[in-house]
Amino acid sequence: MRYLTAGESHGKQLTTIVEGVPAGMPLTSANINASLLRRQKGHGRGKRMQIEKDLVDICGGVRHGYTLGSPIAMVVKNDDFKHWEDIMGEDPVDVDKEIRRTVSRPRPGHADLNGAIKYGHRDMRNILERSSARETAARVAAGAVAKTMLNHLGINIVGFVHEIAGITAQDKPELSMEEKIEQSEASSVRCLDKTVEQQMKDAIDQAKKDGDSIGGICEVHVEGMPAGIGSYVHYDRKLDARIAFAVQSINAFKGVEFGIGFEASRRPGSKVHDEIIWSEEEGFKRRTNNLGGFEGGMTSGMPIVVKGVMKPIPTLYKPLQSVDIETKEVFNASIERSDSCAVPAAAVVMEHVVAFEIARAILEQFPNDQFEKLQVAIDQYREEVRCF
Ligand code: EPS
Repeated sequence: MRYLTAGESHGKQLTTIVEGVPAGMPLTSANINASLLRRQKGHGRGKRMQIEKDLVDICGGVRHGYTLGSPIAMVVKNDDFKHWEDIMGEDPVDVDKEIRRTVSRPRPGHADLNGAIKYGHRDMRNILERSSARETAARVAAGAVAKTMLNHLGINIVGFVHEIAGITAQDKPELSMEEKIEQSEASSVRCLDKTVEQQMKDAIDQAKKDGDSIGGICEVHVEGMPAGIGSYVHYDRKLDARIAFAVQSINAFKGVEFGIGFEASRRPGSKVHDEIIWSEEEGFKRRTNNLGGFEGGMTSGMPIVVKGVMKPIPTLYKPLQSVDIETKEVFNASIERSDSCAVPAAAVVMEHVVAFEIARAILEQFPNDQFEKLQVAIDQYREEVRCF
């Protein structure tokens, strides 16, 4: 299974094509829209989210509520396009129009300058339109297809906020998957620890007042994965590595860790590795889950626990120094609008990119043309694992 996305932030639409989904899987627009709606929420979002109402139009690959096995094409319209038709239209325009909204001033921390150098663009709108995190709506659409598949296979996933601007949520190991889903959904900062929720909101409001932006740490948990998914034999089939790649590829993400993550470097091996236990009913398990559900590039059967670090959004009201690419004059970057914090939304994006990688690994390991055969094969494998 693979996917591609296309579309610019203020262009007509975002397009996603997902290929390799088994035939006969129940899938409706409602599955996708629920995810798209969640991505739009969160304290700290800017004015753009008041303009957009992300809804999917499934244009291929689904009939009467079931996947066909053919590529699934999905479109999300940009409602803001009506304000940008002249600037973002695909047809040639006269010179007067062409220079409108030309961007020659790169924002520090954004893709503007490097992208302009790479493609030889003198108008950096040609970069920022595609490098914008608007594209994550298209990725969530792809991930929602994967998540629907996982849910039908008894694999559940949740994304939430672990930290915003240094304010850290307490871990909540006592919560069930259902409770994590419910409680993160009820929180405007998508956080499970109510005691820090207000502090996080205050930090976001303060950043907004200061014309600044703040980042944080998102966390994703996956339950119901049998052991042995992924591979230890080649680098590019290690599932934790693929998840790390996918998380790192989200706009503004700068790092990934599994389980106790970087803390493992500070502990002796005896305090890191999870002891193996066995019971007749459940088969093999681990006493702890410091390694976050992975050993040797494969799932261990324990919950997958992965964190991703998001830097503060680089589009700032507060000026940072930059240099105009035409005049070479130093200026202080200024902008029209931005999100002061998108960490709650990024947690939803992370949940969906992780879902995609997990679904992809499953489809590589089991029969992948017919969904019912996949379900049977997974059930049988689970039983084999339990009796191993
Ligand atoms: C973004 C800038 C803002 C965000 C946008 C990502 O958009 P605009 O330039 O239109 O104000 O709102 O995020 C989304 C549109 C979205 O759907 O998440 C950026 O530069 O990355």
